[in-house]
Parts: sequence; C-alpha cells; structure tokens
Amino acid sequence: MRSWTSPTVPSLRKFGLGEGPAVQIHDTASRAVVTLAPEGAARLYVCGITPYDATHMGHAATYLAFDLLQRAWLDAGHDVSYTQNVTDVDDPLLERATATGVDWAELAESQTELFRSDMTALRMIAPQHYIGAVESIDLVVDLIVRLDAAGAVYRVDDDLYFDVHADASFGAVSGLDESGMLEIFGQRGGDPDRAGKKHPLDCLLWQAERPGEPAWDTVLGRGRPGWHIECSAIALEHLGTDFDVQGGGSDLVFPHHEMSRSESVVATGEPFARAYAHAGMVGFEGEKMSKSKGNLVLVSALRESGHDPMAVRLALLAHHYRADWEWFDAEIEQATVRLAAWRAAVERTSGPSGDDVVRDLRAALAHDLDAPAALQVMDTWAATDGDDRRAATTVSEALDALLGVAL
Ligand code: 5CA
Ligand code: ZN
Repeated sequence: MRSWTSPTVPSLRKFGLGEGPAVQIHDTASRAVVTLAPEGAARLYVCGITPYDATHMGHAATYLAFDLLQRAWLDAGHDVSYTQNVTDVDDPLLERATATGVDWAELAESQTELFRSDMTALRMIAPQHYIGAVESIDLVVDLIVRLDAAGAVYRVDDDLYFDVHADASFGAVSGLDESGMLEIFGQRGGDPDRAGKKHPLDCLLWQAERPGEPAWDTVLGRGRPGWHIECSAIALEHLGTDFDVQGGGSDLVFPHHEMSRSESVVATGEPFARAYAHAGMVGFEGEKMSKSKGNLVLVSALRESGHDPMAVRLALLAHHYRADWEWFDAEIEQATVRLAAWRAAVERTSGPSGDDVVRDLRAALAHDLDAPAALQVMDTWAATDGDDRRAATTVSEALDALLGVAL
C-alpha cells in the first residue's frame, strides 16, 4: 500500500562532521545490549498498526524508537531498508467495525490514512515497503504451504494450526517457560483452550471463513490469515531471512514475535531477525491506554488542539524507549517550553561548541537510543554561553538528522 512522505534527513558527513559510531541496541532474545553490524543496507521490520484506534501516544512512542534507530544507522553510514505492515484484517479490527456499524475495509483505510498523516507530522522516516495483510494473502498462503511441507501444520475443523514444537528453539525471543507462555497467550489473541489442538500454545495460521466475515479463495480453502504468519510472510518477502532487527512494542514479545520467528525459521531453515527490539508500554495516568477505557491520547487530537508536532515529538523523546511510562497532560506543556528554549538558543550569534554537541548526541543515540540523555545535551547547550559562531547551524542540523526535531 501507499507509504507516506519521508522527511529529509540531513547528512552530517556531508556537513563535514564525519560519521556516527556503530549502533548498539537491547536485544530481547539475548537480554543484552548488542552491537548491530549490518551487511549492506541495514534491514528493519517494525510491526505496524491494526488500524482501528490510531494513532495514540503509545503507538507513536514505539514508531519513534525505530525512527531513532534508522537515524543512528544513517548517521553511521548505512543505507536502511525498512518494512512495516498494516494488520488490515484481524479480529480486533472486525470487532470494532461490527460494534460501530462501519465497513471493516473503510475503517482500516481511514485509520491507516490518519496514521500516515500523524507519522508525516511527527517527521517519522517512512518505510520503503508499507504492506497490508490483505494485499499479502498470496505470500501468507505460500508460506503456510512451505510450513506444511516441513510437517509443521495441522487441521482443526477447517482451520490450520502451527505446531510450535516443530521449532526446537521455540521460546528463543521471549525466554519464557511454558507456564509463563500459557499465562499470557490467551490474553494476547491466542486460544489455549481450543479443543482439538495438539498443544495449547499452537497458533492459528489460517482461519476458515466465518459467517459475516471477509474471506479469500485460496488453495488452503476460503478464509483469512492468522496474525503471526502475516508478519513472517511480509518480512521474508521484503527483507529476506537473517535481517537486522524486528521491532515493536513489548506487548508483542510473546506470542507475536515468538511465533513469527518460529514460523519463519521452520519454513526457511534460516534465522529470522538478528535482534528483537521492544519499546516500553505507554499508559495514561495509571492505566493501559485503550479505546475501551476511553483514555486514548491521540496524536491527531494534540495536533488539532494546536500543539506543535515537534513538541509532541519532544514529549515522546523525554522517555527512554524501553521504559514503561504514563502520559500526563503536563508532558506536552514541558515539551513546548523546551522547544521554545531551543528555538531561542539557535537564534544566538554564538554558543558552546557545536561539534561537541554532535559528538554527545551521537554517543547518546548509538548507545541503545538514549533520547533522554540527548535532550540533556541539548538543554545544557541551550542554557550555556560560548563563542562558537557556527554552533547554531551545526546543532540545528544535528538535531534534525539524529533526533528528527526541526527547529
Ligand atoms: N498490528 C499489530 C502488530 S503486527 C499490532 O500490534 N497493532 S497495534 O495497533 O496494536 O500496535 C501497533 C504498534 O504499537 C505495535 O508495535 C505495538 O506493540 C505498539 N503499541 C501498542 N500499544 C502500545 C502502548 N500502549 N505503548 C507503546 N506501544 C504500543
Ligand atoms: Zn507484527
């Protein structure tokens, strides 16, 4: 499907400022901060929205984390190949469409369009491949056929299931034991209690047509894809095996990223992602942000009430991407004050060394995307006097290139 328009990312190297250091990120699978070593273009897959309640600040925080990763890679001299999906057919979307009396495809299209406009306003680098589940049904079917050939598929009624024990390394992403997995599988879209399954953790690959639900005619019968196989299929098609990073929010560690990985590994015999990176969960004043609780803080609502998108971006940057945090209305006020202070600071005829700011911003970003440390660097620069007459220009370029904030 159509992506959105990427912001221009300035090249600090062309600006005579050299390149940033190798990028390090926390890998959930190895439970450690690892140094990424992309060969050729760095390949990134980030799990996209299910388009029915876009774009809340939790979504935005997750996509910002992977926007920073790309900026760090670009600054370190890598090209980036970025794929993001849209889960434009799945249970929660269909349930919302039914509950509100809206056609599911129209709901998906309108929410995806809102997401595109929010991502553009927040200056998020656009994926080269922005891919919907519906347009990928052939890819999904092909992958299920490969899994079947590997002996990892079985039927329950007319639905198809993945036998998780076909993957000897099942559990590699989450590190959870079976009881830990069982505890959350049912809460996150799984069906541990379905009769006829070989194992409670086996996950749905293909769901036969249900009355009143959309379905497609395929060699697997009439139906629609399960969730996890969608991301396996889209990632393999657009990035290949053994790509650099799969990302998403920490709610996706299990079962989603675990299952996507296992399905891919069993079908291809090759590694899936080299690292699995996860952003923390954003809540609202003590609760999980969700439409059913009526406590969604939407990027579009903040924009409509007149907040500068760069202040919204700064509010997100104030939290480390791995932290769980709560949104309070004061966040946007603080970010607005900070943005104004930085804008005033680049109007000065001189300031402290711009090259030092570039060095320190790079170090903060390359070390597990430490945006709060980067904001501290900027705050100190803005609040201190100095005699570097080129500092304002250097700092503005670096801020734009590395943190995506245009002053
Ligand atoms: N379509 C699937 C992924 S294939 C999905 O999880 N969609 S979503 O709309 O629910 O979430 C989109 C992205 O935002 C995912 O990466 C998810 O992990 C992340 N996300 C969802 N809620 C939050 C939250 N409250 N805080 C931080 N990130 C969140
Ligand atoms: Zn996904």
